[in-house]
Amino acid sequence: MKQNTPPEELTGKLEVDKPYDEAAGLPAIAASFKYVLRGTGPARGWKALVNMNQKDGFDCPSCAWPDPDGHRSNIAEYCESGAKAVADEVMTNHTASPVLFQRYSVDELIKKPDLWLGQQGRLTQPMILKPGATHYVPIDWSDAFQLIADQLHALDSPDEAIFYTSGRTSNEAAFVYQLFVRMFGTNNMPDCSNMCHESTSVALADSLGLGKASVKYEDYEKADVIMIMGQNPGTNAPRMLTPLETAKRNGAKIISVNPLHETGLLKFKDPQSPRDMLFGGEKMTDVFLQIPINSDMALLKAMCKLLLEEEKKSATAGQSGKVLDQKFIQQYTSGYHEFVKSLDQFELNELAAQCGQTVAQIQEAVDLFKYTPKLVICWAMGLTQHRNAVETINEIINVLLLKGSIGIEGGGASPIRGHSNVQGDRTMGVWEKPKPEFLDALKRVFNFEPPRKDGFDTVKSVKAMHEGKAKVFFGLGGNFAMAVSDTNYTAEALRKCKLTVHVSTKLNRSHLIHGETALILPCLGRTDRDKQATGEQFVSCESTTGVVAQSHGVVDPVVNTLKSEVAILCELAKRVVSTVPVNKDSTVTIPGQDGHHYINWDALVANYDLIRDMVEKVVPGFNNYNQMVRRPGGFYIPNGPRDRKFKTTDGKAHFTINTPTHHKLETGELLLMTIRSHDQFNTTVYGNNDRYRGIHNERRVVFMHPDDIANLGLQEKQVVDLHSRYDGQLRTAHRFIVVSYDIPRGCTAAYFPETNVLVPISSIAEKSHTPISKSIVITVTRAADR
Ligand SMILES: Nc1nc2c(c(=O)[nH]1)N[C@H]1C(S)=C(S)[C@@H](COP(=O)(O)OP(=O)(O)OC[C@H]3O[C@@H](n4cnc5c(=O)[nH]c(N)nc54)[C@H](O)[C@@H]3O)O[C@H]1N2
Ligand SMILES: Nc1nc2c(c(=O)[nH]1)N[C@H]1C(S)=C(S)[C@@H](COP(=O)(O)OP(=O)(O)OC[C@H]3O[C@@H](n4cnc5c(=O)[nH]c(N)nc54)[C@H](O)[C@@H]3O)O[C@H]1N2
Ligand SMILES: [Mo]
Repeated sequence: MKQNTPPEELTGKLEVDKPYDEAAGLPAIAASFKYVLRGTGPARGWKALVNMNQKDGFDCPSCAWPDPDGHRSNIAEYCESGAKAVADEVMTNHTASPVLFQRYSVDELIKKPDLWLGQQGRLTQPMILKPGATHYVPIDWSDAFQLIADQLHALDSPDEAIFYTSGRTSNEAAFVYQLFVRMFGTNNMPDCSNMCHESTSVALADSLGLGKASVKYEDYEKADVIMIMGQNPGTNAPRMLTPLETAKRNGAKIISVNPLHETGLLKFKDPQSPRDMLFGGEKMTDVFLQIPINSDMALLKAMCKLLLEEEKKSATAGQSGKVLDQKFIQQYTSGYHEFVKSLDQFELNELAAQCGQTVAQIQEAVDLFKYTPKLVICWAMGLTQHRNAVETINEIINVLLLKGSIGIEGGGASPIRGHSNVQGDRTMGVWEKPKPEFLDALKRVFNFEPPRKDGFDTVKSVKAMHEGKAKVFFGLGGNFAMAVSDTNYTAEALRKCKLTVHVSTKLNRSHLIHGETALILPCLGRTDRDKQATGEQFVSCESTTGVVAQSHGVVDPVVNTLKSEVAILCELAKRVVSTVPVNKDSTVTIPGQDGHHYINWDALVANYDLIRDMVEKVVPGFNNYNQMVRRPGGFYIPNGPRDRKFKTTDGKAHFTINTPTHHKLETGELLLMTIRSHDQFNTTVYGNNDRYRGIHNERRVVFMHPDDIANLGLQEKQVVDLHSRYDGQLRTAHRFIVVSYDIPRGCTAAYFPETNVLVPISSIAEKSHTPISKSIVITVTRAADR
């Protein structure tokens, strides 16, 4: 088998010290400085940094956390994670130019670690790997577009092509992309959501009628209780710590539910607050429930049972409705009685035991919110990447419905999205299962017949490529080969393609795991100025709370050969769908000699306002898009649940009945969660440290409980192999160093993407098809000496 994964060598320099008990503060500023100065000219790096999340600046590419309502932050918000992402993008001291590709063959590049690949800097030229060739060589932009168009036209059916999106793509690019792909004739538009918050979107659409957060930014500051489940904000959404700190100062209590004592959940020192820097920061968590992996549903059920008991007590005292919002339940929900009845099947003690808590510990958490509806529940990957993820998230909604916490100030459901525009991409129609209303709107505005059949999600795409049903893979951003589960299977699938194309800012492993022909198309990033025929353009993004705001690049692109994503997609569309007629007034059109009208794709590239005009006609909630997006701070798009309007089958919010599932582990088996270190953005590795967890100079570590280490006859710092056995197949991730850690017995953690080799392609969440990246059954054995 060809090499697919990063080399399995250890650095030999691992140092382990005590995990931090405090997030941010001076070390975070120091770390940000280091990154910005390392990779960029100082002036260029600072220019980018001070313009991040500013009114005339760009939307931070690092996460989907919103700006405070109504304005963008007055001074650049220091967030180490954002600083690293920006430095990574604007770095100039290296470029991955044709010289690099001339120097190294693909076989040589694939032997380099991911950290090294990223350090080569920005891609500069379109590159092609021809059939049988050993090296990528430069290709003209127009030849590259023609080659893709020819290959797409040669397919037997449009469904043989797959068009992937990663969540950094702007609204403007996303809209043009899905329009082009649907005019071409397929809904094969998998995106990173499929591996991320798909379980959230499915659960919320089912229970509340909209797959998005019901909270606004201000709700965090107004909440009485915030429960943070399966999320590591100190590393992955550091700007969230600011409103959490404000909430705490306003008297809010925080409950953390996590197998790990993550640093950001312990204490936060805001580097922008002189008070914090002088006197120490805010203690974050009031009640910490350190539960075993994937036992959240049992905990939530136990909470529901306790709430019902409390309500009974209040009712006996003549205060019915003090705990449960009976009016809300009656007026706005359905399924309440069935839900209450279903809880009888479960023993409180058993539920508590399943989630590794005493009833008293759960009661302590419930006591914090039993008399207030101002409860916000946040969650991220710790909840979405399990077999029963959708059901678990529905159980969160059960708690919020009992309390009447939906559609009130200071309360609600708050999934914390990952990529900075992953939510916006879906709003723009990047989806393999578009709603009929969306397709009807496309048809109404443009008058072409969009495909109606569901397309492939990420896992189905991999299988289709493997089975030869899909032959062209086009990736708009991202690193498909490393992000998707079952690395070797996914790699085989990509290698079977006729053509793989990546629109990218930086070199990554997906460029090296290629089809018969492969193309790399280098594009502008979020920080880059985007100059087109009518002048400088901006794009827009949607945050996790549904605010759409503009994003302007601020630095000159590292070379002038890069194209914007919009330009790349329009150039391609021009060559692929130029024969599809549209309504004359749908957008700027060109009359054909046949009397029909065709989209003037060049005009769209010249002026992105024209793209926003199309969006306005198709996507509800974008009226006056061009004016609204120019308002400082942007605008909220409509959100039914926030107004207690539920677009479900019966117009009510749904209580759902979900059954907790156990992981029955055999002797020697452990559950593995694949998580992010403090020094990575998904598959982009910035360094080998995970400072908050006390890990230095090594990524190939596995966190284990000291008793599990002893029971398995292992020792701390021993080198081990990790194995998973699913569908009769043994998968192994070689050479990880055992680190003794405060983690529940039977649970382990290690970093993704190195551990994606262990996640079987067919093990997915039941209703959302998200790979089960947080609950893989593994065994651990001593590694053979090398
Ligand atoms: N710096 C940085 N920022 C990022 C990213 C990045 O890689 N780096 N990635 C972005 C993206 S795309 C995303 S989706 C988000 C991801 O943000 P997170 O969801 O915070 O990312 P993970 O590292 O996967 O962390 C999962 C957390 O859930 C916990 N957990 C795991 N399993 C369970 C469980 O069964 N129950 C509970 N209660 N907890 C569990 C883990 O201990 C960990 O704290 O971050 C975004 N922001
Ligand atoms: N085992 C395991 N697997 C997981 C996860 C996990 O927790 N565990 N998490 C999953 C999650 S939550 C996600 S979101 C996916 C992430 O999956 P992806 O979104 O596919 O991966 P990223 O690592 O974010 O993509 C990084 C690449 O995007 C390109 N890029 C960066 N900025 C831009 C830009 O502005 N434009 C373009 N065109 N390209 C750009 C760069 O070339 C860079 O190498 O991974 C998933 N996979
Ligand atoms: Mo994500």
